[in-house]
Amino acid sequence: SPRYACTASPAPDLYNTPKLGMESADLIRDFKRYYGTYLAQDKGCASGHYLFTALAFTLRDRLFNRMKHTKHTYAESHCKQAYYLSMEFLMGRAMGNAALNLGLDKETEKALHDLGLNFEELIDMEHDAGLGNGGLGRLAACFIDSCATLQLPVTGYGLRYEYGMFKQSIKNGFQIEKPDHWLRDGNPWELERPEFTQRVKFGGHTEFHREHDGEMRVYWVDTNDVLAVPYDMPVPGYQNGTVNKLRLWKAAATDEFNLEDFNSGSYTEAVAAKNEAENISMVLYPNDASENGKELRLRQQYFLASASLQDILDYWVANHGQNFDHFADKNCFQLNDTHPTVAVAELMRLLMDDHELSWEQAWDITSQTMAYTNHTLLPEALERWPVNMFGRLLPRILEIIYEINARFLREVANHWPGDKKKLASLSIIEEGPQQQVRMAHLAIVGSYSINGVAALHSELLKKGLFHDFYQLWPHKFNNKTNGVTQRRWMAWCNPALSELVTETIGDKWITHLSELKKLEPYAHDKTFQKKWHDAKLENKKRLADLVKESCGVIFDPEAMFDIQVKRIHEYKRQLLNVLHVIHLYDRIKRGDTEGMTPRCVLFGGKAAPGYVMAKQIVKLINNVAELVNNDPEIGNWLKVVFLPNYQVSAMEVICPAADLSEQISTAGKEASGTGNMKFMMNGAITIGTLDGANIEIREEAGDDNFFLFGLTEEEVVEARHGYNPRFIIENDPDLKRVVTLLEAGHFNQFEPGCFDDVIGAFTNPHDPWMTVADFRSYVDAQQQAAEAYQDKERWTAMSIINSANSGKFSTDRTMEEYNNEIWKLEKINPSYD
Ligand code: B1H
Repeated sequence: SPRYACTASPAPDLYNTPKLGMESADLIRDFKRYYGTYLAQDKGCASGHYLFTALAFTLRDRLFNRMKHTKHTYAESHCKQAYYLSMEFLMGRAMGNAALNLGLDKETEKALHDLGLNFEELIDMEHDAGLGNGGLGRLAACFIDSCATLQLPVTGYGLRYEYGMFKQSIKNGFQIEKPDHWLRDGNPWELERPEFTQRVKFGGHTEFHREHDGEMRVYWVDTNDVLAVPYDMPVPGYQNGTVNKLRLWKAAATDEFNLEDFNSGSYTEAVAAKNEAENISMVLYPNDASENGKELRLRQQYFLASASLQDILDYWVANHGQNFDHFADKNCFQLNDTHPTVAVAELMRLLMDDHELSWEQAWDITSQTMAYTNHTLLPEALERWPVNMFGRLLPRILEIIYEINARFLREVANHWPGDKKKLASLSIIEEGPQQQVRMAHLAIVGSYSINGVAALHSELLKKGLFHDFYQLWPHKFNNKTNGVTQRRWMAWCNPALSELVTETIGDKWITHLSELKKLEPYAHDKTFQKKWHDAKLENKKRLADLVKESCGVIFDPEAMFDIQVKRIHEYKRQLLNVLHVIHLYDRIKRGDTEGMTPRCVLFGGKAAPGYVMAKQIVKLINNVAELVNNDPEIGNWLKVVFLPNYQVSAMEVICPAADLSEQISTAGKEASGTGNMKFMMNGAITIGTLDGANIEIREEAGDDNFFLFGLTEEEVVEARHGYNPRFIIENDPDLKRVVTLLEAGHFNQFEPGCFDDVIGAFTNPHDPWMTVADFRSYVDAQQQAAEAYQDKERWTAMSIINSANSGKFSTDRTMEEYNNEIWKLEKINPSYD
């Protein structure tokens, strides 16, 4: 593997210490010790892998020391703590972020430089920790970054998947998935903590026994247990001494063999059963915003919930014995969507069966500590588990859910006497040919707070999906608009712009993003505009290099960079973007280039492996790109690429280079979006619908600095009835030509029929995404954007104004709101005196 190959020979001089400042000298001393002694490298040659690892260990020492200190400060202050339970933490790379947050980025770069090494090359050695699908997983990563920076005592709990999000390559235009064995070369950032191993039960049955004291006790027996081994990753705050913890569980088999198998001579079968246990944390399910329904997924969910809650209860008991009187004052759990929601029933079980609390005591604690965040309204993403499967896998948990439901339905009956329909629609158990457990209902009933992730989304939850629950408990519902961390998404990934911003308004924006507002007075300042434009150009060159390397297509940095990167999903309407690209192609071919701006259109994103339509959309983008890029008549007017394997580290190159940010979902479907915020922060201008957080982005940037198009959520609902895409196509000559090209097989001349399903989808009167309905206003908005781009000064001013008004979209703000309104934690400064 090139990773281990000699890349520098003779090796850089690691044996002489250059003259440097204190901090750098320490870094070099540690780096050399790890490299030469711990990793036993000699001077013959140097491989990137060992250099990377030595540097990671050097930084890691500093992180773990602060992490220990932070933990002790929390323990000594007896503060309330919050736990973020999530099936996904899309962390990406850790090295650059660690150096930045430790305040060692400049020192590290200099120290390495003096050793003849290049920091950026080492950074590029790191595999992304792709333990998430998209927005929901990346949000979790941004949240814990902000909590550490705000010095909030928050711990993340998740799974240590052996295989993260698959690696995507493109072959003949089709998406190919390859396993992502991100741990193959070791993970220097994690620390295994076998002493905190937990046991998680599956299967078996329950038995009820009356004890001597007359109390009934429940035993969950004959179970197949799986061990949960924790691995801790440091989560550093920004130059503040705080390092919080992300604890990820790995599944391991117990050493107990099934004695029957063992004695009947099936030794190998008994050992092979280990596999089943260890499979639990083997792979991330790659479905974004659509449910899986697989038994292994439910196992994963319970494994996370049970191991994490046992860990937290152990910590409580170590400090308070079996007295849970103040547990709810000192702990709370934020559920990242319904994925970890089985935690509601699991906490009940642990408190009653293991810690001998009564139902009432256990329920008071559970319902005062659980808080639920909803991330989607799409019906296909709402988790339901067949009661049969649930009962087989988690019999005790199902019993508890039935009891929670029985008590809840009594409350419903009191509120709406005689209303059978309400009982059926609110019940945690859905009736039908196959009974189902509705996880969202369990989450709502068990939580004291329920939030959506952008203003519109939270309103729609109250108005639609959870309307009846809102009638019952209006006080539980609230909004928490998403954000992103500006440390990674600006300070780290956009050094050119960051330096300009800091030399202009100081560096407070790194922890107080609203400071960016101070840039607004410079929006029309010629000198500042020039510097801003130069920074953008530098970033565009960097992206152009990446595009050339991975797609072999030349992007002209002067052209408009028009970018849509996100998971491939019909509701996100990559198709609408392709239709516009085909429209531009058609215009150029007809010689109608008046008022046109040269554009480089970039798509990126993964399709769930089982999502056939999404994969066909990938194929369509690639076929269109192929034709456009190789047509000499098109020349520099238009370039189109599908950048393979979009991931966190790719976005770090992409978002600083974007001019136009495509946020074009059907109104009412994208809960929030967070890519939209990364683009805005880095000075891209949004072309978007009134959906999710786009609405708030437009409010902050101002109507003049946003290209709005499309139906509103209410208009979408209205236009559904009598929607006739064929009629719209017939009456729009531009769209008509686009559809004719597609139907004639212009983009699939050697693959007849290849796009029939795609064409069928958007021309269907039942198309839920209403792509055709928004075509005309989208094309018009695109034309406005193209014209605005030709006025360099105007565009640069718009760019500055967008960035200057992005302060709201920091997760620092989001976390302050969660804390002030849901968690109510005290900030703790781990002082080092
Ligand atoms: C979001 C998901 C999601 N919403 C199921 N729902 C999954 C659902 O593996 N699964 O089963 C995985 C992910 N992801 C996204 O959350 C929304 O679509 C975005 O609009 C939002 O910005 C993001 C963060 O709130």
